[in-house]
Amino acid sequence: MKKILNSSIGFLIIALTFASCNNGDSSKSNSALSSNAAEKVYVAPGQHDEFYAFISGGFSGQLSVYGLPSGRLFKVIPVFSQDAEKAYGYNEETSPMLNTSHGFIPWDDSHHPDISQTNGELDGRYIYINANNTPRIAKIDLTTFETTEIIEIPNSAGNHSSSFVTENTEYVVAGTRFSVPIPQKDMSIKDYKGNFKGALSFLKVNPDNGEMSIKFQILMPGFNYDLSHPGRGKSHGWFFFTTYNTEEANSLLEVNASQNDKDFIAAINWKKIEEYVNNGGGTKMPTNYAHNVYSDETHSATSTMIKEVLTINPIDVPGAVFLLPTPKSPHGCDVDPTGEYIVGNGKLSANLTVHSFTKMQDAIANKKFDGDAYGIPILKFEDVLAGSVEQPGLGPLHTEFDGKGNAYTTFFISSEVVKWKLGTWEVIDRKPTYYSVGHLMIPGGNSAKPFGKYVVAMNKITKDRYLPTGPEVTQSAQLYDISGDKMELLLDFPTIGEPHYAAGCPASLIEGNSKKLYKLAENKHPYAAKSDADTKVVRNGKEVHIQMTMIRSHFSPDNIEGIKVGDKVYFHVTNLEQDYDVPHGIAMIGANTSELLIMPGQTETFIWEPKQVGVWPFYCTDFCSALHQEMQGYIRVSPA
Ligand code: CUK
Ligand code: CUA
Repeated sequence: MKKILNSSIGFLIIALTFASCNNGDSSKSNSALSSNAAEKVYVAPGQHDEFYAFISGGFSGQLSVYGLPSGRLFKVIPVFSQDAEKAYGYNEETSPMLNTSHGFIPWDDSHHPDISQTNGELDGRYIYINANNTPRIAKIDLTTFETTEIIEIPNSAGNHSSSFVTENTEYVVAGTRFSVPIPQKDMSIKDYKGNFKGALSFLKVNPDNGEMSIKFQILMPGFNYDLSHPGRGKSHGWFFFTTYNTEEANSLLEVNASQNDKDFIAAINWKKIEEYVNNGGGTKMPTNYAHNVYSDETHSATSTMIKEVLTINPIDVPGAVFLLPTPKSPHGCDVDPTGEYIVGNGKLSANLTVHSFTKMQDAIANKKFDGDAYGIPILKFEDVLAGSVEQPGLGPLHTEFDGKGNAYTTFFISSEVVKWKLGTWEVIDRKPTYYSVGHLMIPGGNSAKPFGKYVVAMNKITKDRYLPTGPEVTQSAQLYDISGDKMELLLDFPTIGEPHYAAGCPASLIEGNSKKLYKLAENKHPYAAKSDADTKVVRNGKEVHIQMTMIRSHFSPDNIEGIKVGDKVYFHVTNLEQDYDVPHGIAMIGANTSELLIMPGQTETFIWEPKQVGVWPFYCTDFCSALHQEMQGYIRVSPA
């Protein structure tokens, strides 16, 4: 029998078509623009921006660093994808960072950066960010702006409801998107329902160095888990996850997956589960995942395979997991700065549902349940509802907060940001985005202390907003001033890859701690040459190790003989400089890796396998002094 499209999906499709007809109408684009917008985003030459914005790169796999309000790009931090510019994932030192149980995976899809917190406030120490495709979480050290750890998440698939931190960075949380057989096995896809499970992983953070280790994984029913946010303040100790496809359909053609009038927000009392685990609870499951750690001391990464993970069956911990009915495929799951309100952004819903943490606790205390799903109690919608924002827009995705009692929600289909009031649920203002906004970010907007001066909207489509660049045009961000009652559009700026979430913070939190230099004396790289006297060429069978130095403006040694076709030549190159901002590069003709870009005090390694006899030049790739073009050398390659 033919299934009938349910009405809200029909509405959605019509609305989508309608929205895309409107896209490209630039005549209305200036209506939102503030009259003194230029003044408000102008950061004079030589002046610094007020905020850092760390914008995820989506399918670029990286994380970009921008200044606000200028929208200037400062750096692309390589995280999950190789980066030829910095040799990340090419040189011997950083390649182990991209090791996984599936082997070396030099690409991913990065979505949600989150800055570490202390007492619910941003502390500016680390950023955690997820890779969706081959489930991983990375840590970026905000003193060096480098990726210093990547941990793979076993039993996860899609790793999308990640990587958000609890109020004291006790945990980084990584939730699966897809449910899968756990452990993986060969089985009929049609037997999904009741057999697949969704792993929600809690990664304990070492407070001294920010390092992660998987403490436990909760094996939840076979829903899709979309996004998550921690409780804070009164709800500290809880974590909230949106779900969709609670029908457990194995094919998500719309008609299958959106039959249920409501999906759930899963509320998890992680403190309770932590206690259970600390008392010996849980089941150890054999598995295989990589934990890669980069050390500043040796300037290199090591990859370790871990063979076991602790799994939790939620029904073994009574009182720890509950389901809050939430209309129509909620996407974002956002908790306000006080920890009282949990906003479920139902993509196909005509309104925005806000749950109350206080009401949820009352309902739990009074055991007012409305059945269960696989033994997990379902609360009654009316019992947990704080209120709803009516007719706010079409296709709500994500919400952030300004710390002044207001919330800002993005609407993908109607392409706008809507400001509304917590508690009264009234819409205060709305401004169009160009076009089809996904996430938005207020610096600190998902913490207990937002800095509610700007909101950045990250858009999926730009169409005519920029000069055309062939079939692919840039994605972009838009900056709005939210210091007054009404939002004011100030600026468009292009982004690297597809921005999903972003994290922002006042520059003052980070800039004073930004490292200027690696001390040469502290370099513990096994092949470091700390002066010209340490340089050497050592042959070991067909392997040749060259320990080389670089300083303005020469390499030492710069003439190398005795290399043969078929050798495997390791260049270990140390930058002897001890001044801020003087990297050198090195590139070798025909090298199958990339150049190296070496910071003062560091050593890096690449491999060259010469295939032809001759005398081959190498040179410095980074313009370092007036004699940069003199920074060169030769290698003589003789027959095997
Ligand atoms: S998702 Cu991209 S717009 Cu990955 Cu947070 Cu909602
Ligand atoms: Cu060193 Cu150019």
